[in-house]
Amino acid sequence: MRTLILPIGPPGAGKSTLTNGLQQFMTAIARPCSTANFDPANDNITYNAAFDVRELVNVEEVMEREELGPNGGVLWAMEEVEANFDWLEQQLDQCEETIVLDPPGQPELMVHHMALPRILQRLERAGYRIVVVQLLDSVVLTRPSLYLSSLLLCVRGMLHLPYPVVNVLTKIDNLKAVGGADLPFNLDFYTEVQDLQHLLPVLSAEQHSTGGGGGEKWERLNEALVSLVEDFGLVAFETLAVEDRQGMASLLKAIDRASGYVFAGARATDEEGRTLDDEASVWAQAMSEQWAGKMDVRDVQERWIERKEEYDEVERGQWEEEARLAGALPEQSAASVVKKHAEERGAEFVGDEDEDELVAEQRKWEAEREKGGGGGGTKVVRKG
Ligand SMILES: Nc1nc2c(ncn2[C@@H]2O[C@H](COP(=O)(O)OP(=O)(O)OP(=O)(O)O)[C@@H](O)[C@H]2O)c(=O)[nH]1
Ligand SMILES: [Mg+2]
Repeated sequence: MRTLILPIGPPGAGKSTLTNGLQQFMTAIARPCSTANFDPANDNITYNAAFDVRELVNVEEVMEREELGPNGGVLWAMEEVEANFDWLEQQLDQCEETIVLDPPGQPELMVHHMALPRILQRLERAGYRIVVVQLLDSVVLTRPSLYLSSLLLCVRGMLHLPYPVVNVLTKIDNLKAVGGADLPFNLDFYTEVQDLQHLLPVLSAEQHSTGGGGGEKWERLNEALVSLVEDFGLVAFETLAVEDRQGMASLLKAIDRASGYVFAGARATDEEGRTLDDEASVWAQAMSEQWAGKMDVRDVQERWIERKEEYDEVERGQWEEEARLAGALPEQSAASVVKKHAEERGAEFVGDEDEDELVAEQRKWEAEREKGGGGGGTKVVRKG
């Protein structure tokens, strides 16, 4: 059975970048994978596309012929794809077992236009296992109202495309630069979406300060929206910095788990060692404690917000070491690079100059944690 991964999300959320990142990552782990451009307006394909929807329909031609604007042109083009479903099936037939389709960013496609849901329905009937990866730029965390409206957008997307979904906050590496260090809550508050009532006071404060609402009616509306999202418990987020290998591995695991790919092929056994049937096998493995699925969001907070500069420096050292090993830099140990950077900053270098710098850093943070001074996740959702 083939798996179809469909990243969706507003323009600029990172769909094409993720498509490229997934291709690179799967190629690196020798997993057969195809990527394809499904955006009739995309004229800058950075990945190695197995096929390009513009071979069938090109948005510029549609706009000229049908006298439509760019949005109308894309919607029209998707209907053209639906009308030529056989063409799409033939293209997909030639792809590998895992396929990433890079679609356009027009929100209409994910909210009310029916061409994409109908295409996916037909693909599902044809035997494709579909998983939707719903992307949101993590900048939405920096304004409570933007975060709340993004949650509603996620719910809307899930209703329109009723397939297993993985919601993802993208560009997490950029969050600190756009105000991520001053958020009123830790990252797990935003990713787990479980204590949304805490958002109400900051939402209200924002609305008062911008003059965009306020008053009893608004507060009641906010409460109703927050309850709607929270009570159904449908939304939670993974995080992603596309260049971070660990984050990419964690996301691919989440996608595999949602699609069922991770369970296909392998068969669990019962206590006597008898092979379980498919359904029981899937269930047994889903419940298996050995299945390591997710990167801890507290580590993400530490990596990308609280200790971003330190980690960046360690990574730089690591890359230099890799380059050195590849013969690109003069002989120099990686740890000595880290030591040099630490000295330049007037910071203490903890570790052995010959020791791997990641091990040294790990040792340092573990020591701090034991002393109770480590960064990372606090249990309290509200800071300060
Ligand atoms: N820092 C950072 N930038 C990213 C990341 N992912 C995407 N970007 C940048 O975000 C911008 C938009 O990314 P795209 O992948 O083109 O977004 P898209 O969703 O395909 O956009 P449309 O096709 O226009 O709908 C590009 O400049 C990317 O380099 C990330 O993880 N980190
Ligand atoms: Mg794109």
